[in-house]
Amino acid sequence: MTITIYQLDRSRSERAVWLMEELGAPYAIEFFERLAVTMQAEPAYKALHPLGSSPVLGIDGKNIAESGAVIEYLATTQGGGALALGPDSPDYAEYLYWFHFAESTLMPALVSEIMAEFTGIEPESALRVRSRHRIKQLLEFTDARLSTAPFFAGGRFTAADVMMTFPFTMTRQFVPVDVDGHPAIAAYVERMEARPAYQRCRAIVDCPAK
Ligand SMILES: N[C@@H](CCC(=O)N[C@@H](CS)C(=O)NCC(=O)O)C(=O)O
Repeated sequence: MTITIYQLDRSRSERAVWLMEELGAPYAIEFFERLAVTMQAEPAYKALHPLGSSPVLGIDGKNIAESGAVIEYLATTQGGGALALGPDSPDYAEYLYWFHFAESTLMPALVSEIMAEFTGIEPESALRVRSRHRIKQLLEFTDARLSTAPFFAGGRFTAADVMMTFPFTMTRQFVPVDVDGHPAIAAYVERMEARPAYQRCRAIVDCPAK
């Protein structure tokens, strides 16, 4: 099976790189830029999938998109499934919950703030005040989870951590995310960033030899 990660600069596709580095599984990678000002993906990236957003994963020449699908696909088919939990695990429900919370609840809340900022909506508009209140609630909830377990699924690192770290790392470049005001999240992000595979991922995606 040939896996190709189509890596859009500063985007969710870096999760796929990190996961494959954690698994030590082989993959090819191609790099793409964002356009200046709009930050949209360059046209060559848009051509990879009808929706044109990152991530896009090539599987033997067939492309799939959507972070959850991409990461679940890789977690279950690569590296012997070492970072995926199944129904036989006592942590399965927590694994599923946090795996999906990342893109179904947390990222949409953060992205709505990013979009409001980019489109010039007043910071004190009712929409943005409400949005910041929602983000605060989500961060407190996440911090509480990380106060009870070292990883999102429980006692060990899983693909749920790959899903959940991105909102606290890359997203911070676009919108203030109050990581420091949430000590359990701050300590967790530090632990994730210290992982050798995460650092290899950063070296690959931040300084690509294009
Ligand atoms: N829920 C989707 C969101 C995809 C998404 O919005 N990706 C952003 C990058 S992180 C993107 O491609 N932006 C550039 C563009 O749309 O041109 C997923 O997780 O795959």
